[in-house]
Amino acid sequence: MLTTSRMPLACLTLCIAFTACDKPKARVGADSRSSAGKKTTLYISTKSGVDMVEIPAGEFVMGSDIGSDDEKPVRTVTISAFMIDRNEVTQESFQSMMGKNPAKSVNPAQPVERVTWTWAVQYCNMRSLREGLQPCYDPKTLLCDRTKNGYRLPTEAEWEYACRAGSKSDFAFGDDPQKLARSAWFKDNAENRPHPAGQKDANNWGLFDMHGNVAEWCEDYYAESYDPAATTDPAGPPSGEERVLRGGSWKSTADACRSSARFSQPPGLADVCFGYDAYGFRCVRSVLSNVGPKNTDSQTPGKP
Ligand SMILES: [Ca+2]
Repeated sequence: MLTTSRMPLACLTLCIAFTACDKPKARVGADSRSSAGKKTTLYISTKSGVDMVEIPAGEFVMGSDIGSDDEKPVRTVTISAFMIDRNEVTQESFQSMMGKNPAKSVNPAQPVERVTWTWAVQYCNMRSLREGLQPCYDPKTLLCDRTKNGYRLPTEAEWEYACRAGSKSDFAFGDDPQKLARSAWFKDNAENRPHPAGQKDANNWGLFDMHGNVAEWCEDYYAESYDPAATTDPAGPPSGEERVLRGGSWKSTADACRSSARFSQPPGLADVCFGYDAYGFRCVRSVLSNVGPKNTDSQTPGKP
């Protein structure tokens, strides 16, 4: 059991000041804890102070032939470029946007938990409004408009693409679950509680805690199979009873933390007894070419 917490990210930081005052500052960091050993990632610091990484467009193999039935059929999926939070949304950030902190394990640096899907998308809208961006979610129907330039939850496909970070293995670092403790807080090492975001190894695209810590709400309704499912920017079925959660949590076995492992819960009535205090989220933004100056920062070139 690994119980040693590591020090916060120690990275070479180079600040780049953009010429336009409404553009964000970006930090280029050499992340010594990346599973790639030495990895340079461009982090984009948003107006809200949340670091994001731009994920390049590309293709990946989604699902797993050796996983559960709902991880099949495996198929090649094409994803457009997007930006994603480096970390799970923290309690500090949630409190600042929503004026409340629903977490059971209170610590501003830890990911917010006991969050319903509905609260997560309301946070997305609030963060968009605070930054002068277009909210993606209709406030009444909560339908998501991905042509807006604001924040939203990742689609399940975007989440898995970002989690894999170019890998084809069970985990972003390989297939060996014995190595998971370097990258994740999960059942074997979490001591029955969540931990501050960003303490473990980042994946090859600079993202922390994609495996474990808190499971992360995705945009999609859950379906028991990927057949039939779109192969270009899939966004799940048009309706359903439950929303997808990904990545496993501090309560999960290693198997449930795999890149392709899936879970789901009703969006507003999470199961308090089973996993509610292990549900969190992170945000994404579409990288759009037709939305004008408000999206300028998302055009910042990234090299995840
Ligand atoms: Ca997570």
